[in-house]
Amino acid sequence: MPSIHKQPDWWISDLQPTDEQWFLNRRQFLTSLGIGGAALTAGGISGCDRGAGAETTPGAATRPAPGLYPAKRNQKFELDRPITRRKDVLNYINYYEFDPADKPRAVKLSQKLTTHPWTLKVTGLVKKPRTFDVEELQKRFPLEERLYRHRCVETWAMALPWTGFPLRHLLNLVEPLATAKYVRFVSFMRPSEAPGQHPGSSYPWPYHEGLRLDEALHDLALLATGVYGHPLPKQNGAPIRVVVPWKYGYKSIKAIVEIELVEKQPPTLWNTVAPHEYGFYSNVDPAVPHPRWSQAKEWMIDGSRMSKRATLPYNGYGRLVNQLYK
Ligand SMILES: Nc1nc2c(c(=O)[nH]1)N[C@H]1C(S)=C(S)[C@@H](COP(=O)(O)O)O[C@H]1N2
Ligand SMILES: [Mo]
Repeated sequence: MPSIHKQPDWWISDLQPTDEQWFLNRRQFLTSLGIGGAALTAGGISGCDRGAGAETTPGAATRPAPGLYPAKRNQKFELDRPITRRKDVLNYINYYEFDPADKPRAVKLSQKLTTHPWTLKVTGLVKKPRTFDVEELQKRFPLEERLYRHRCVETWAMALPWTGFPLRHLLNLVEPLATAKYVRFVSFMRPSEAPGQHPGSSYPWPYHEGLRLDEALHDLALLATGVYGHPLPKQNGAPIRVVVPWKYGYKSIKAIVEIELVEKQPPTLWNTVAPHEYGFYSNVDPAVPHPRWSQAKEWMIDGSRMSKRATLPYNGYGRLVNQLYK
């Protein structure tokens, strides 16, 4: 979320290895031999990209219980476009706590965030408030892999395989009270590790976001703990983040430490900083331009190329989420 919007510069680093391309090539190869996609993908994308070893993947941040990754793919969520290369997803990021403008620098600095141990407090208008250890959460709820589109308000877009579990599983466990109408999410506050949170910063840290309770209970709303069949790299929000793919990317808050159920619509960081530019709902909508640029088109992050596509209402998830906004 940009205070200054520049054309993407397609910076690609050699910092991270890519196994995604290799996976796709291997699939094409196997398909040509008549070995079907279903059998191949049943174990998740990384059933095929284990070559370098999960433990040595740069950016891998948590210590998952053995056997959790890769998770089985939920075939319900299909893409209309290729999966973005893993290398691009690990490098083309937004993480304002580390650097608000320089993406490579944010990737680098985010490696300093201590993500183990990590607790997530679920509190507010619930019958059973609780603090969870994030490792424990990953064992409590079955993890699944889902292919989702991702659309940043800056107009870049990706398609990626998240690993996680539906947010509603956690919300149901703590039993929301009838008075709960919204969900507030809060990210970490650690200026000693995150230089963007320095005392003079103009942002109201910690990063905070919100959803209406029925949005948060929707099947598409995911708590992600992994991507590309491995635990989340730090730059992508380790150890646990929200993913709401029908909304602009800033709603998908990274590295959360608290979820609070509340009665009134909670303030959000971007809505506080620039209310005329970033609303609470922020559903992807090609017909509503950002005050400083059009949202009609988007750019798929695609290695050294970029492919321009029409933006889809609700980022292509209209059929699934329409009924939330009747
Ligand atoms: N805590 C936190 N969460 C955040 C952000 C951030 O700066 N800090 N950036 C948001 C924005 S603008 C986007 S587009 C997505 C990017 O997620 P990715 O870097 O994993 O692709 O994270 C969102 N979540
Ligand atoms: Mo974004």
